[in-house]
Amino acid sequence: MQHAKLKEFPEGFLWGAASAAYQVEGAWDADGKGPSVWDSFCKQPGATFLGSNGDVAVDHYHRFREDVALMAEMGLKAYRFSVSWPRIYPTGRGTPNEAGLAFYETLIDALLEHHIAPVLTLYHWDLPQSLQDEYGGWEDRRIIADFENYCITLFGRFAGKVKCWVSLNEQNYNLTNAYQLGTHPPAVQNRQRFFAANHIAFLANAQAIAAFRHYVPDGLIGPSFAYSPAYPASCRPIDLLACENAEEFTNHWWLDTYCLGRYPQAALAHLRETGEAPEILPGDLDLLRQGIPDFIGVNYYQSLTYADNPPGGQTLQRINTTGIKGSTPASGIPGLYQTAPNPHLETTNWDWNIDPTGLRIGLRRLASRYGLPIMITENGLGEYDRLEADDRIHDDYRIDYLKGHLIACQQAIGDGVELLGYCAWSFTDLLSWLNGYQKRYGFVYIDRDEHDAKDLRRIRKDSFYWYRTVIANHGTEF
Ligand code: BGP
Repeated sequence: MQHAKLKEFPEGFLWGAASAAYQVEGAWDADGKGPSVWDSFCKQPGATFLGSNGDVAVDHYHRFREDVALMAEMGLKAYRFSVSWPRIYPTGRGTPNEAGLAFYETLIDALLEHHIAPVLTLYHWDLPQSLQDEYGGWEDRRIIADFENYCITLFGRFAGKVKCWVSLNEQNYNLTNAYQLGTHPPAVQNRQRFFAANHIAFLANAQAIAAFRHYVPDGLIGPSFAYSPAYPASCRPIDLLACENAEEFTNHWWLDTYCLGRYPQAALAHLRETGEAPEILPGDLDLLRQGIPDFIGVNYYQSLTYADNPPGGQTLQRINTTGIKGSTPASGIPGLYQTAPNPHLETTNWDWNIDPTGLRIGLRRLASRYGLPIMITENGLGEYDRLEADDRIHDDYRIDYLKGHLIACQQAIGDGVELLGYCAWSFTDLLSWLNGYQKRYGFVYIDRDEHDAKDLRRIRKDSFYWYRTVIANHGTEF
């Protein structure tokens, strides 16, 4: 579809940038905060890149005013951040920690003062360690009530100030790493436990959204989903079938459940055959239907290409955490699909495909299938950056990446997609969960590395100035 003229970005479009608590805040045990599963996991030898952790991160907890001032200078219209559950409830439930609530309230007020809309993520992976210890976190239905209670505390406190909320961030990516690959806490490799925990997370997500309707009736809420649209490696029917399998198991499994309140049929039938299907109790499907979101949050980094994978074939593999280009092996589920290289796409140093058209394709697929508005809750380029002697960072590769993806958004808007906003990942550089501080995403460089927190100085990259201009002209020029 060619558009003779691109449509303008809608009025009120949220030009934003994003972060997550564990990746920026630091202050891991300050002011009554309890430990999260990431505080513990990162301390285990070999768990993360060079043992990097978020103890200090980029010290946003103490420097948020400086960061918000930079956002205001940039003209940002929205800032997506997450609340750390153990900062609010140090042991997961009980009496809320007023110091934790006050921190977020001050941050939100500072944003509002600069007319930056807060986009609040309720959960970006930092589960209170106590709940993991007490009942196994997402593997026990008790988490549904505990998560709801935590969310209601935030709804009650911030309903008047925050309109836009994200429920669970990348349940798909986080739990796949946590229960299939063994690369996020609690580092399990068991598909049955994966599907069971994932089902409970769906119920918790739905319960939180059902409560939201009551506490924040004029707000908008949706999960953010790590979305990689699937392509077939060839037009061989078995590759197309593999691609359909991948769509079903890596995308529809989550999106159908969030947006339609039911699991996709072929995948569920397959898991019933293999004995891996989650236990669906009476009332579960009703609850899922009460949790239909207002919008779909899309975290888009790349498309993925799939080929046939016979029984006994390729199994899942850890993702590239080295930054050595070309070192990522194929990954798959025997009998269903395996990833294949896409010779038409460039890749990053971490072997992520660079594919703006994939974003347009994905947005169209979602809009047609679910009929919901969409917000890009993450999109960005993780790369090595070089701080020059004159304190400049010439990240033209990042500008190219973002430009391409914003044009794809505009094309998708022309295709009829209702797009609420675009939050680039990320505002400042931050801790990459498994890749330390060398894989940078920010508009603002942070002077630190894995070995040394240095002075944590904030330095504007070239992309900072570029995005400022894009926002100022409302995307009429890139
Ligand atoms: C998403 C997460 C973010 C962020 C981003 C980049 O999966 O929601 O928290 O980390 O990916 O990933 P990475 O840091 O692995 O490059």
